[in-house]
Amino acid sequence: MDAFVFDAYGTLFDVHSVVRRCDAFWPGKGAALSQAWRTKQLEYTWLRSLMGRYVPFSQVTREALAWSLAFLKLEKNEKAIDALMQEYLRLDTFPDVKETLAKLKDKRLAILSNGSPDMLDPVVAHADLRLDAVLSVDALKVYKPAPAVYQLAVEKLKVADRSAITFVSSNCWDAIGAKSFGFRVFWINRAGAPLDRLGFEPDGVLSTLGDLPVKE
Ligand code: LAC
Repeated sequence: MDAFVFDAYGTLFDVHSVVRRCDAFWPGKGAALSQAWRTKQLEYTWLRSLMGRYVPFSQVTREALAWSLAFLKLEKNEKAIDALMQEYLRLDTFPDVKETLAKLKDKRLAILSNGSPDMLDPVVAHADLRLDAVLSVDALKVYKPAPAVYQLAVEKLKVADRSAITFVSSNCWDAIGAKSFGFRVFWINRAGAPLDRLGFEPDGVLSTLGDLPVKE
């Protein structure tokens, strides 16, 4: 049976739901901190993959937060860092997630994420999402968009070939990485961002998960 495979952070879970908590620790700085944190978190995944120096996403995320505090000249406070790392285990799901997964109930549904199991398992449980598989790059020790990561989904979901997977991500670079690998891909472009110029285009660009085609 065909499968729908979702990216986690930014696609199902709103990483910027940490803004409230950031603001509580550093008033007025929540949005800037959350933005710097997410940007640096992604950069570290790409850099560590190129360096051949994988560490789990939980460590990448903590180190990206420490960098972002230094960048914004905010006091480094271990208690606040611990509290914000806890926030990642209960991120908000986007409002269109539950309904979309319910509409796709006849398909096999999975997550394929950079998240390490110590982060993914709690956030999936907290959101009470019913999925057939939660796949982490941690099994391979390299981050997206390495082709080996998308191949992991083909193997774990035991589909006939890569074209049997529809991949859904709101991260444009991830959508393009998946398209380059050979999946059918939808980019959820909630923010109306321009397409990254990386030589491939997704099969569809949607403004919400609710627009995913379900009857195919
Ligand atoms: C993930 C990152 C890319 O969930 O958001 O894999």
